[in-house]
Amino acid sequence: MAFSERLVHAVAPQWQAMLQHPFLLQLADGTLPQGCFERWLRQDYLFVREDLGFIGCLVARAPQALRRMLGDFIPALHRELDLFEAMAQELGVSLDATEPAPICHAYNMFLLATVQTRSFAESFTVLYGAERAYYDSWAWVKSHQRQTSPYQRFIDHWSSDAFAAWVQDLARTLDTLAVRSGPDELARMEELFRFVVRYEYLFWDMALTGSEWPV
Ligand code: MP5
Repeated sequence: MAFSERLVHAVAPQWQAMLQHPFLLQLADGTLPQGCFERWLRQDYLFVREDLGFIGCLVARAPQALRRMLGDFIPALHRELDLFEAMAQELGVSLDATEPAPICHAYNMFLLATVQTRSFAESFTVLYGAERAYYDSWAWVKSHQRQTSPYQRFIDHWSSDAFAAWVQDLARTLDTLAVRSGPDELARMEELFRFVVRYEYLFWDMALTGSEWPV
């Protein structure tokens, strides 16, 4: 089995919990309260904005052969931010002056710390984890929804063939990197991948429950 698949199997309990999160169930069956979607929208907008810094650092550390692939992701993220802004305007949600929730802040800092202190292969594993988690989560919603959602553009975006192809590219590249990694580095990659899926779970949780800074 390819390393990129082995990772998903290694964290199967966490991966399943993420995919069965009530936020995704309610999004699919049309019962998600609008306020929860809006909270996710505001927080994920901040997440993607900060993610640009993570990708920028990853490009700087990348071998020459991977610079174009990773660099091309930056304009894609800008287009994603446009999508967030359009949806926010439609819903009458202000994206200004939003403070990151604890999980949003922690996840962004985890990404930045990883790319600054870990190997390129370990950092790339974290990118693959976050993208694969989003593809699997939104594709699950897409395949389980019974009617068109008011948030269809988001569901279609992250479950699209184009996004699937990007995640597959990441998986293939990770598999190549893993061939050159020793057992210790492979173990660290798995550990980071598990952190990613746990952060992803907590991000859905925050959107549903509104967990905030206690003080
Ligand atoms: C992604 C995201 C996907 N937007 N938000 C979280 C919490 N995890 C993963 O990343 P991208 O860069 O928006 O495709």
